Amino acid sequence: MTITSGSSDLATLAERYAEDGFVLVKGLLSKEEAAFYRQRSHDLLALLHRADDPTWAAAREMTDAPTKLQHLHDAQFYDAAFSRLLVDPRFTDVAAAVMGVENVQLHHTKLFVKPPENGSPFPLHQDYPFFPHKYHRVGAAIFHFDDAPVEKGCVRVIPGSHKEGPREHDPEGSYHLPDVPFDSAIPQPAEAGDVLFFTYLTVHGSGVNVSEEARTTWLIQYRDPADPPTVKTHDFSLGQGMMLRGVDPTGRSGV
Ligand SMILES: O=C(O)CCC(=O)C(=O)O
Repeated sequence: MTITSGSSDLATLAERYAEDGFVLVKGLLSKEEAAFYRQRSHDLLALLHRADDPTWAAAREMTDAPTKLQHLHDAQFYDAAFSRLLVDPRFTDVAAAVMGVENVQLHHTKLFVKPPENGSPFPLHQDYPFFPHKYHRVGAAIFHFDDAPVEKGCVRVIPGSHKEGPREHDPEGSYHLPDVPFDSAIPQPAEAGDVLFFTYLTVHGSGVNVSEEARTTWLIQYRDPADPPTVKTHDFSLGQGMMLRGVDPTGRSGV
C-alpha cells in the first residue's frame, strides 16, 4: 500500500499496515533532505573505511555474478545528523501509529549502500528470528535517500504475510526462507524521501542492484518498550533502548 504523506492521516496508515504488514509513506523527507542524507551516508562510509561486506551467504546463490554491499551499524553514533532523524516526529509518529502504541524505542539501525551494477540482494526472510519479542510489536522503517526503482534492487514484500505469524526458520542457517519463491514478493519501488514501514513478521527481501547508480537506505528498527525480547540476542547495537518517542513505562525491565 502506497500512501502520500500529506494527504493521509495516521489512522489510515495504521489500517493499511495492519492489513498488509507494511506501508510506503511517500515524501516523508523532502528531496533536499534525502540528498543531504545520501551525501552524509556516502561520506561516512568513506571516512570510516568500512571494508566488511554483510552480503548473506544465501544471497550469493540468488545470482551468478559476485555481488557487494556496504553497511554501517549505528550511524547515529558517528554523525549527529542521523541522531536527529531518529527522533524526528514525522518518523516517530508513524512508527507509533502503525504499532498502535504511544511509545517508541530504538532497537538498532543499519545504513546500506548497494553499489551500482552488482549491489547484493537480500533473500526473503522475516526479521523476527534475529530478535524475537513477546508481543511482536517490532517494526522497521527504511528511509530511501535516493530513488530505488526495481533495477536498483528495491525492497520487496509479501503483503499480508505477517498475519501467519513467526515462520519456521533454520536456526543453523541465515534465517532466510528458501521455500518461499522470490517472485511471490511484490517490489516496492520508492523515490528519494519515501519511507517503507513494515512489521518484523512481514516476509521481505530485495533484488540485485543492476543499475548504474548506488541505492542508499537507512533502516531503523524500533519496538514498543513494553514488548520484551524473548531471547537475549542482537543486544550489541549501540544505543539500544533509547527512547525515540514517549516514555519507557517499564523502567527498562525488559532489557
Ligand atoms: O535493504 C534491503 O534491501 C533489505 C534489508 C533487509 O531486509 C534487512 O536488513 O533485513
